[in-house]
Amino acid sequence: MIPRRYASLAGLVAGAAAVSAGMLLAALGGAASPIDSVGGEVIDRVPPWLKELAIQWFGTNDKLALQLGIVIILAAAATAAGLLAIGRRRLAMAAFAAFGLIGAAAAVHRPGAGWAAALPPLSGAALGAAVLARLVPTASAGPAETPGPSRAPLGWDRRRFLTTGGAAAAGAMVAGGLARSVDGRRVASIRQDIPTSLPPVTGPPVLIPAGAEVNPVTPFVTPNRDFYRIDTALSFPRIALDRWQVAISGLVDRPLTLTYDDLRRRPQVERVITLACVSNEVGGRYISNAVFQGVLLADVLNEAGVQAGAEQVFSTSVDGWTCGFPVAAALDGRDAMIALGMNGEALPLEHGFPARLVVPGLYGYVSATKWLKSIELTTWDGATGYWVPRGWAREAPIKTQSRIDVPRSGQTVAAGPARIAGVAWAQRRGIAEVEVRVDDGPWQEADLGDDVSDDAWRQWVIDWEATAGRHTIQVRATDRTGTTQTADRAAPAPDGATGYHTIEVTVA
Ligand SMILES: Nc1nc2c(c(=O)[nH]1)N[C@H]1C(S)=C(S)[C@@H](COP(=O)(O)O)O[C@H]1N2
Ligand SMILES: [Mo]
Repeated sequence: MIPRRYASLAGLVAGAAAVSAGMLLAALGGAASPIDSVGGEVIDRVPPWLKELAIQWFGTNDKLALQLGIVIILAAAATAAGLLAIGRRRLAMAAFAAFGLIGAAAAVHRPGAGWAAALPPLSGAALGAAVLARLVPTASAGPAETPGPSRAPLGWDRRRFLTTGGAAAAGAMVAGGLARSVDGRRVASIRQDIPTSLPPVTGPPVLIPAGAEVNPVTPFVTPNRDFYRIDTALSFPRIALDRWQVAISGLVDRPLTLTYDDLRRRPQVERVITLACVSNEVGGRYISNAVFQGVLLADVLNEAGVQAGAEQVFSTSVDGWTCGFPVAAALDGRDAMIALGMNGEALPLEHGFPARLVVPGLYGYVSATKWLKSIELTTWDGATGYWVPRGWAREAPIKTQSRIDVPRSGQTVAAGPARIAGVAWAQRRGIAEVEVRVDDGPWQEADLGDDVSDDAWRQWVIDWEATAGRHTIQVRATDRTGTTQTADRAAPAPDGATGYHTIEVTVA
């Protein structure tokens, strides 16, 4: 009989063979890897509190944590199947079949996938089961009844196990590596289609005065590589630029489709817009500011002719993510756009190449569709955005907020003259005033950086004579409607966190 530790190793090797074969077949067929399909289904189904917890624990590494979690579960299950294979072989095979079916169901259910998507996980599972069957012989197999000269346990040949198992493990590694490189080449070829320049801007270019940046640690314009990234995509969507287009349909008089070239040929505007995630905690980093270039959404919608009954601009991404915002937000004169560029470059793949929506004043989850595929004019009852049934508000204008960047909470500051600095934002309304309070002192007005746009954040700074001891520092902003942000603490769900950003520092 095979020793238990070898049986569990056999399970692990068989599991690795199953997963890597599934990955390779999927990659060759241009489909998402089975792990990402299952991960995608998990993301779509986790209860909101668990998603919040994952973001709190892992931040923007939450996806890596999910992929690792799936691999750990699979490894544990495969090890258990290896042990089961000793006495309860059918059960072990059934375990492989079950995981194959889970993978197949997930793959078929992914947006845009067909029945063929079931093949890679099912074939992988079948291969894994076959490997396990070979590595763990049935109790009656082999010379079990005739004791031989070998010191190997009866019915089991250690040398044969090591050669077969080693070959299977090596095969799994090669297949896994190949799968990764095939998918890497897929992504590289999308990136190769990203143009190196943008069409010239038709209107006035954005000029950012040096005086906009008074915060020593936060650039006024966030470089693309530092721009926060939030999405549900475990791998980049399959963009084929030559076939890619945006369809504008629904309650319009003249439905349109626009190719990438069509969009680049239309009049281009450039605007500074601060994008914020509704999941941003008070004081959090899920907010960034960029110069976006693109086509005004209102121009496109007016060409299509929005009908009177339309209430919602509902958009869908290439990877099947959706969101919707009021028609008014596209047509009330704000600079909602189909963006093609960001900070002078074509949109990076991470931020939605070939095109995305950017709507000033609305949280990203209701407005900022990346990898845009279609825009449908509909009613509120006609369609529901991805996050709405998951406990987030249907409409979500960005709340007036402010953040302290210097000093950092918990930092030790030298006694004497110091500076406190940060950012404040109230997209669509603009920032009128920022005040800072140390301990129980009076609220003091901070100096504001130059005003660039109501739709962008504003930097602020204030001098502080730091005295020895521990201090609490708070900030609050007032927007141009005269409303001061509320002190009431609220969690991000359902429509954005509130409360004053409060930090503690030690002055020595
Ligand atoms: N296709 C797609 N677009 C998406 C999302 C997504 O999950 N998928 N997330 C939205 C959310 S919640 C936010 S906050 C913004 C973030 O945009 P960024 O990653 O470019 O900062 O994108 C929005 N657009
Ligand atoms: Mo978000």
